[in-house]
Amino acid sequence: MTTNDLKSALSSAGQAHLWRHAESLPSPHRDAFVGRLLDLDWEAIPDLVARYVTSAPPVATHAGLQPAPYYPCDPESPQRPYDAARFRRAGERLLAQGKVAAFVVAGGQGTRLGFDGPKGCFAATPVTGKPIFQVFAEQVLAAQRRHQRAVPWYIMTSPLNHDATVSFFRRHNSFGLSPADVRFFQQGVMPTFELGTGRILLAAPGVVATNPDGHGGSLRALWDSGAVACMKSRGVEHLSYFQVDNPLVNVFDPLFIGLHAEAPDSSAQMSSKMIPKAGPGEKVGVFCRAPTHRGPRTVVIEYSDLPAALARETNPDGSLRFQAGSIAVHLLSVAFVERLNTDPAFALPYHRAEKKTPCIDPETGSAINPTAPNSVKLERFVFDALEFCGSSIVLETRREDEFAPIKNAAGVDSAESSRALQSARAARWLASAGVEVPLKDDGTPDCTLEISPLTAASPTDLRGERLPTRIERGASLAL
Ligand code: UD2
Repeated sequence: MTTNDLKSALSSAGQAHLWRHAESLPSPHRDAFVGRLLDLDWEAIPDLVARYVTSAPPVATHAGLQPAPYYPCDPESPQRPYDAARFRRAGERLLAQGKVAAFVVAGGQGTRLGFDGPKGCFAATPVTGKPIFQVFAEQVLAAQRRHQRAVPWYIMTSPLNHDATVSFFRRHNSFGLSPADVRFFQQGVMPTFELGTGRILLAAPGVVATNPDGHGGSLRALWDSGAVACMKSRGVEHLSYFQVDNPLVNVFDPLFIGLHAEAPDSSAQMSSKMIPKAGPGEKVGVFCRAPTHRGPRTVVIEYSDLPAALARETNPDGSLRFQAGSIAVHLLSVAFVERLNTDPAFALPYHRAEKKTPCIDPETGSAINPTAPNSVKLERFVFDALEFCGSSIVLETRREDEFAPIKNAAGVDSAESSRALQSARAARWLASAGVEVPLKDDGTPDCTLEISPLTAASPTDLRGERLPTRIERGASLAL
């Protein structure tokens, strides 16, 4: 597109203010700004604005929605018995062959936590205050030691936090990992639109306001960055996908990996973990079986999109009918990611969120600090790729073992609640290894405990460790 084409493209896309703004800039800044505008997809933007910004897409009716089937935690449950030992062995085999890599999405803005920096740098553990990234790094290191081979870890950042993330790893010597095994890449961004008008906002003179394009942008970024090519050259076949906010995530779970790869009803393309929801209002997406134009599919309906009446429906035993809450843990095959990027039929939908975005007035240049939402951000969600799988399995896991997210500054899903859950899990693991752990009346540990993934990735790893016979009330102990 030439500069002249750009002028008319902006005008017909309802974005003429950007051209006027360009003309008001001194020439070197103008050229740079015009260059950045030329990078935007002016064929797609008018349609996106019409579909998602100036009007909200119609609310889905969710007719015919059913709860998704899942493999229960207990393999002997009459609900769906399965040979857990066989699938665990299959998962161990794939891990030992170096076919599984770790993949964390860490490009989000983390605004709710109010922490000034990438969320992975946040001090998360209850005794030593290790940053979340270190907890994951220790899981990768433990897997390397266990399987006696390099295990790569892919980390998706965004332009908001890429440099800060990379320099954090550099300052900490990649937490003992070889830099060759830690690969960073950035996700894409979307322009941020003005609420109501759909005009693209300006963050500063000559700077378009943008936002990361959602964790669904990871699927494109894995491809565009060359990460998929890197995985193929290293023999990696599956990615263990997780979010940066959950220090209890079990990155290398042999049972989950084995079910994903070999369960008869799995296409081994994309699989998921779930926990029973704590209540109808818990802010997690729900796994459902939905009729789609590709046929019936396992999908995630985000909590904000699940009609309240459905969220409250119960089974005869009182449990929630739509209870399979997503903890945003998936396995993705590298072949599936490749197909999504090479098949023209692949396009994840966008989701709109109304947000407060500081910006400048494009005509006067004066700063605007909104007190109410003034913008629409468009994001893609990774779980929308489930619809593109032929079939997909869901494995139930125990909340108390694998889910302690840090999202909010206080209260539910905060650093404080996460540390308590981490300590409680360590207490259970130690008690199962025969250590006497003091408990309060409510059953929570009367001490603060932390177990490094390098010490134990599961309770069985504690066998053979030198452990205290008992822990004093009020003690703090890191193993
Ligand atoms: C997510 C899920 C929710 C549930 C919950 C479990 C969505 C929309 N909702 O809620 O259903 O599973 O997690 O904890 O996913 N991220 C990026 N780039 C982006 C945006 C986000 O890397 O552009 C990362 C972010 O760094 C974090 C993760 O994605 O690791 C989750 O993002 P979130 O905070 O937007 O999702 P949340 O907590 O609302």
